[in-house]
Amino acid sequence: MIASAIATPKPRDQRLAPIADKVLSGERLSFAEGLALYQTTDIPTLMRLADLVRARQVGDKAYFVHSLRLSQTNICYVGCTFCGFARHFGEEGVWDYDLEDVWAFVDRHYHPELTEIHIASGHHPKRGWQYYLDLVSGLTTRYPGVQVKAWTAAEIHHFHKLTKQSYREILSQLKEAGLVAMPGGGAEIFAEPVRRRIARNKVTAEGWLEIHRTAHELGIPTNATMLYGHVESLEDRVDHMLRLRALQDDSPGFFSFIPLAFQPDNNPLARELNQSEFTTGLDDLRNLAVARLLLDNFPHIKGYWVMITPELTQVSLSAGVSDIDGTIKDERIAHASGAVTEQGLTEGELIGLIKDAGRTPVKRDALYRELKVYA
Ligand code: V47
Repeated sequence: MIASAIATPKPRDQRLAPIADKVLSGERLSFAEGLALYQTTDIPTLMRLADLVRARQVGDKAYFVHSLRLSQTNICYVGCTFCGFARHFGEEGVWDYDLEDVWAFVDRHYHPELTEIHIASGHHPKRGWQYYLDLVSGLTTRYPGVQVKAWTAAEIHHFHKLTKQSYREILSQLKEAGLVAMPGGGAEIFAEPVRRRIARNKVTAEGWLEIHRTAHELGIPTNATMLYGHVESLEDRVDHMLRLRALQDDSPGFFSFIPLAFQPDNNPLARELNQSEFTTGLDDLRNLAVARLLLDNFPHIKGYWVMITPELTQVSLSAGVSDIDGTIKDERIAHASGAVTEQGLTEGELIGLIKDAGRTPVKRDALYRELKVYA
């Protein structure tokens, strides 16, 4: 009682008082409560509540991974309007790695501490299925100790169309080849009118969720993202999170939720909206804090420093965030749309950022196993 009285923030926004009570007693929040959290201007209370839940779940630990981002091609014919990364054959700025190019790329960036290779690329219309299997098995055998986290549900859907095999067959073969986890991209916004407007040719919301359900059933853990800061409403954001929460209840397997702040450069959506401004710092923090409170069954909320800057990521460690992704080294998707951050950070920078925030850095692997605690 005393502990909870000390811990209880006195909300300036009275609408938050019953929500704070529910959070403190560990009760699940509703759609309307999620919306109220988005609408409040009482940011200190929102952050404090998210921070309490974060502390309850992970204590003082904040996680990062020594990772490499591999984008083996930017050829993509899906035509998402928010994307500045995709190119067609013959366009300026195209790249398309054969397997030998991939090995050369990884050799160039290899470090003995490297733990995770996260593959993020496009829907290539010509590459055959065997290429992807060889890519995963080649990375796994050439770099022992390195885990491959690859392809978003959007690409799994592309492989399904390419091979006419079921999601289960595709994922089983990738697992057999060495895949250990899947990233959370391609989720964008599930609400149909917005999805139709920004990602018309991509996997549907139902398809995205089914692929992640299947991965979880096969023992492949995954992440989930949400692209915000464009034409979606606050209701769409809450709806998105609640669909993820329901899937995690039904078929657990999500490690982490990552809100992706819209990067407004070199893409048709930014031009259509006449938008050149990045999301505001408060909106970025709000998404992370609301996610921590609504997604009560997700172990981690990730602050993605590439899109919200390392500085704000550090602040987000007090707004519900327990994971700050990793070293990355060669991020290309956000940077193609104007990200102003570095393409990678060093381990030392990530550790310093966490320590300065008063948290204990923990180096993890792709499965969130703890490799080193920097107490
Ligand atoms: O699927 C594309 C998004 C995703 C833009 O699982 C954009 O650990 C903002 O999935 N503005 C790729 N976002 C990145 C991704 C990811 C990132 C970090 C961690 C994890 C993880 C996954 O980036 C795409 C798309 O949803 N995206 N263009 C843009 N202009």
